[in-house]
Amino acid sequence: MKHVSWAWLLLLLPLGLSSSCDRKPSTDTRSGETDQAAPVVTVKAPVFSGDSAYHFVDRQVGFGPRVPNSAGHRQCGDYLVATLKKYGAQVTVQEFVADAYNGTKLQSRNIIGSYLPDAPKRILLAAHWDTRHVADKDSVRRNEPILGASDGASGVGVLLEVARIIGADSSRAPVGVDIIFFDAEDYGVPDAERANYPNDKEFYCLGSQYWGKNLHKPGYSAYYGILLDMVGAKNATFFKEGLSMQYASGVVNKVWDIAGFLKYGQYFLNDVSNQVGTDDHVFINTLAKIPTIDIIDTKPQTGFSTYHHTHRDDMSIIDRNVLQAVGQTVLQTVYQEGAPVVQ
Ligand code: AHN
Ligand code: ZN
Repeated sequence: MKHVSWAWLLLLLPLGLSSSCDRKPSTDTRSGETDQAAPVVTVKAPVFSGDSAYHFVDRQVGFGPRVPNSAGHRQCGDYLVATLKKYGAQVTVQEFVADAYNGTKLQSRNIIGSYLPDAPKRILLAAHWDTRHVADKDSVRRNEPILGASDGASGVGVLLEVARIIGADSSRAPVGVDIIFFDAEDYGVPDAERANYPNDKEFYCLGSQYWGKNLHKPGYSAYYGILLDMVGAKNATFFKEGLSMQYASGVVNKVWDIAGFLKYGQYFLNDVSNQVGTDDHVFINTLAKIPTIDIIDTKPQTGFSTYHHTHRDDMSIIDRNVLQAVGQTVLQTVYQEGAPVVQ
């Protein structure tokens, strides 16, 4: 079974919506381009389960905060390794010690699950699995670590569900998938201390920075990458993020077109947002040179959502429908990359 639905194709061709994607990101960032011939959706992907993804988020949050050097962090890391193995991935664990802004040595692990490790065409899917050590945007318990249900667990939960699905689908098309769970993303300088650190942004994303300089496989590359960050909260809004547009506008437009086709336009908005200050996709782009986008919940004017880096980021804000929208969009995108090229 090749998952190619020619009936769908014929139905879709007249729409003529598409965005091309190759290793050279397009410089044309207009949305709503309609002058290309290829259809948005060309194959039938399996159904993504928002309920199952929710369960994976809940399991992670059940370990408590996943701050490097804590018991919850160790236990959650072990759970992620075991779960990727259970779903048939070839797992590589990259252990490293990261230097935090305050001199703390962070015992860290990037966890990589690969499917079809020898397939030349590969898609990289990433999320960070650690959670923030402080709640610096809260008004209470600011020095305590957060649960990070959306900021941390949501992206990983979606990707564990992707792993479950593709691990069970022996007939899927031959595109390789590497799921990377980055560690030590969120140990950045607390807001109140930033004045003391001129280069404060460098202290976020320590796991992706390590990986970019020490690829888990020598010479590793991928066709493109998709980073998920804060993809679980109710009323999430995903704008076309500025740095993603700069590095990989073709990928952004492809993914947003697919989301729109799947009727997830209430979450995937067609406007370009300001760029996030930094995130793991920056280092995938600049160090590994893989065009990579960030699907990240942001709000116009205010930037991040109100739960960001507060104790409100717990299971009560997680919405299965948002996990579903992101997961189905990512799964459809991956399945299409394995499909035969349509002329
Ligand atoms: C900054 O906070 C500078 N960048 C966003 C990276 C991040 C933190 N994503 C989730 N938490
Ligand atoms: Zn964060």
